[in-house]
Amino acid sequence: MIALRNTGNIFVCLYCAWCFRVLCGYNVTRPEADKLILNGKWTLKNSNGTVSLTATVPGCVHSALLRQGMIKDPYFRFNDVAYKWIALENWTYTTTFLVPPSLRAKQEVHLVFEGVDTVASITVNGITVGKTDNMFRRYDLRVSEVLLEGENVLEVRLLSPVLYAAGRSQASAYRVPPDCPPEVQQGECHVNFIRKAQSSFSWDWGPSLPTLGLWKEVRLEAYDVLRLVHLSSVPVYDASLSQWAVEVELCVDAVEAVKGNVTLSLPELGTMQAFPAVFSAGHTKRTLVLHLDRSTDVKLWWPNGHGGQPSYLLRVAGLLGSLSLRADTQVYFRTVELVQEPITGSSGLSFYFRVNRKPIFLKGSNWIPAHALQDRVTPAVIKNLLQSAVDANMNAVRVWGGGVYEQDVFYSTCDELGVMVWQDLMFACALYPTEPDFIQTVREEVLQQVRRLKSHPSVVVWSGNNENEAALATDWFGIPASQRPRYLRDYVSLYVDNIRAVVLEEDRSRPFLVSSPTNGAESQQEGWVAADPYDPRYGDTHYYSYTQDCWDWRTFPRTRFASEYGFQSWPSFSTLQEASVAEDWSYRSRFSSHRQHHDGGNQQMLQQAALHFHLPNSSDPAQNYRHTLYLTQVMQAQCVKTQTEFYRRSRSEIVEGKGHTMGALYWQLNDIWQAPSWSSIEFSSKWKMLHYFAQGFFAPVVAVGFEDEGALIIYAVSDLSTDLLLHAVVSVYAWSSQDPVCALKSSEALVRGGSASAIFKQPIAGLLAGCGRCSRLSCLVTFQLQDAQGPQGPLNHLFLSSPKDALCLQAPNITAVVQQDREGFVVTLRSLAVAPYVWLDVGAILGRFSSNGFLMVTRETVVHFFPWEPTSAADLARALVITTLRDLY
Ligand code: BMA
Repeated sequence: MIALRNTGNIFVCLYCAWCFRVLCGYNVTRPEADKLILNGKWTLKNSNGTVSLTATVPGCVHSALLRQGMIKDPYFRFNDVAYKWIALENWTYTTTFLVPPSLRAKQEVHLVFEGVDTVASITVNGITVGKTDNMFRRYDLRVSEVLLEGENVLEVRLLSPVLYAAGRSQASAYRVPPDCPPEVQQGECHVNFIRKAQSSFSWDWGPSLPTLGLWKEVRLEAYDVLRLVHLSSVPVYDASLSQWAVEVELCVDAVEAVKGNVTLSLPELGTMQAFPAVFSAGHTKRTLVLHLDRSTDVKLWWPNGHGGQPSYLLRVAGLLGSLSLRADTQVYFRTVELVQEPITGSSGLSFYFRVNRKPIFLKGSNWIPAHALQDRVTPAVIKNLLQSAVDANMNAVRVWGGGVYEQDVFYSTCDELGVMVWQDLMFACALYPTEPDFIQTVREEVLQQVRRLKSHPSVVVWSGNNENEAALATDWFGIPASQRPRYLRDYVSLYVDNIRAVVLEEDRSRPFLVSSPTNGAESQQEGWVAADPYDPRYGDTHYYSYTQDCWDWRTFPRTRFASEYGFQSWPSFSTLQEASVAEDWSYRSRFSSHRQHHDGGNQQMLQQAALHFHLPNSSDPAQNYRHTLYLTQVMQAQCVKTQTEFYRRSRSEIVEGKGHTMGALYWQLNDIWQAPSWSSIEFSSKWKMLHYFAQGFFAPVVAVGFEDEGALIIYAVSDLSTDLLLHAVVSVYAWSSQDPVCALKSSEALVRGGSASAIFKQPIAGLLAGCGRCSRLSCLVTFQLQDAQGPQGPLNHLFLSSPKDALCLQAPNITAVVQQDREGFVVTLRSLAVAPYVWLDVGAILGRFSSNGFLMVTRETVVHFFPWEPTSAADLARALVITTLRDLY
């Protein structure tokens, strides 16, 4: 709650949605006269007036045209290309509004745009009051002099983002590459010249739909004495004193200098302190530090899997001149450090996060915009995706730098769920201009975003850009050697001299990295652009290889921190169906090529799959198509599992100078539309097989099995805080039988909390010979960790040969019975044979299974279905399609 009250009984309640609403969940009571929300129905016209319609604000031109029936769904089939004209036009939003005398009479009246997408000039009653050039900024324009009592006309003239970017690039004194995206993306050029979601001009997983619009709230704010523009609270811990303090920042606009006092209190912790406060005329920033007693028992915020996420009410109360001020916010206490220090046995530096002094392995994935039209990204969509991340045992997401700084609800949900956020700043895969106006708008953008987000405990690191250090270091854009110094200078100017400076000025409570991937401290040593930003001995890495065999863990770099890696797959049929028609439903259709924005992607998926699986060969084309979609998901799930397990088991060891891996964030969590991509969740929010696999490979305790020099090795990996006394139970199964051929038990080992170590090792030849009746082709192994209490962590397995070579893999003829129970639905499966990659699909019925894509070695298995919308056992039974690997050939 935030309110400024005139003690003379007239309410002059001020409102700052930007900083308060979501950060803190305040209740605001204020008379409407001082805040006039201008959202709602506006008129929208193209430049020559041939298209005219009603448009909803917040929103964008595409959404308005769609809502008025003037275009069809831009995601349907090839419509993204058909609607390219929209972003080549200039568009004007107009609204007429009445200003009551009480508001007009205020000393100061401001027109506030929470978000303008992107380049616009704004007039009130025909007088220009401001210009915008940055989608990520809030614009606050003084309109006191131009506002009329009664009717006013507000106009926002938006320029075509595509033409603007082209114009800026043309006007640039030198080339700032890349010029255009690869042809396969069917995108627009020069997106680096406009401060707008970089993926909006197309990406290798997304369409080109450069939006234009007023994508966030528009309102008038009026005041006589002062207004509070921003409030944030950042807890800091003084280790030398063992004492917490909360830094509370107030930004105030005052008409005249005003004096008073502000009291900060944490009622639940019995802490209160009063501060004299002076705000001079104009804009003032004040930081007040509330010190907690050393004896105060502060409950800490922890990442998911490491503890709870408690918060405390922080009350801000004050008397400023004749105004009383009150604001309530939530504070979460935690510390975060990024540790980069020498490691014994390695020539590099460590790279790991320590939260509340505890080293934490970051498990998660990368977040991209959840829709090309941002007004379609509802809180429900965001919450569902983040809950899905947590349900797959993730504790972190990286908000990738080619999208948007997410909505407040994204970060508050991460706070509540214990999801750590690696927050990129919005620059990706390009070099950027450094003209003064560009730098200026970026500085303001970064300042505003850091202020908005710094109260969130979930944000654990700021990171300047995505892959731009690597782009320079490994010369993605063919820059002539003679010109390299200029681009290096520009890089340092933008990310170090400006962005880093602004971030550090605003927030020193968490680490700042200039890029990802980066060598971190080593990159800094090398002048901010390392010779090899992918060096696994330093910082984080991104790693992709589609041609090498992903089942071979030796192909992966043993990195300190894997912030990107992944493989593509296709979404399921029900998701694609929303965007296609029957003639599109084949792997080689025009539609299938159109949706694939990564050069050679469709081919690569099949090639990778063919290394270990038979490709579908049904004579029924529809069946073949569905089976191919399924197989790409099998391939992706298996590849990312192998790679992630390699990273998790590498956390405690140094091998040839490499290792101590402390992060695995695969590329990518979610999708922007219905298309092939690296995501583990489809656009429809349905989990792909990979997401189900993530539940297992990100489990707090897990057995990781792999083969090295002919031996089966099993690691026990634990993210727990406590030690465990574990043994591994290893069972050998023949593909032809649901009864294990033999079972073994390792000796007991002490597995320390937060460690990975080998618990079982045996030559495979010996193991199989000892078992009898087994060869690599006819048998597979399953394994699980156990202690005196029983199983610890999920059952895992390793195939000893490619399934395409498996002997006696039989048709399992799985049957299912669906029943309702208190929590949802129960599906009882019966199988006649060992069945790999058992996949349950209920089409468009939204929800998730408790597990899916699993290896079924038992005759009976029970799986739960948790619906996200009303459904029935009969509907589920009708929709349920079960696929296993054996069905493909
Ligand atoms: C990385 C990302 C994205 C991209 C992904 C897959 O480079 O940063 O730019 O979508 O790989 O190619």
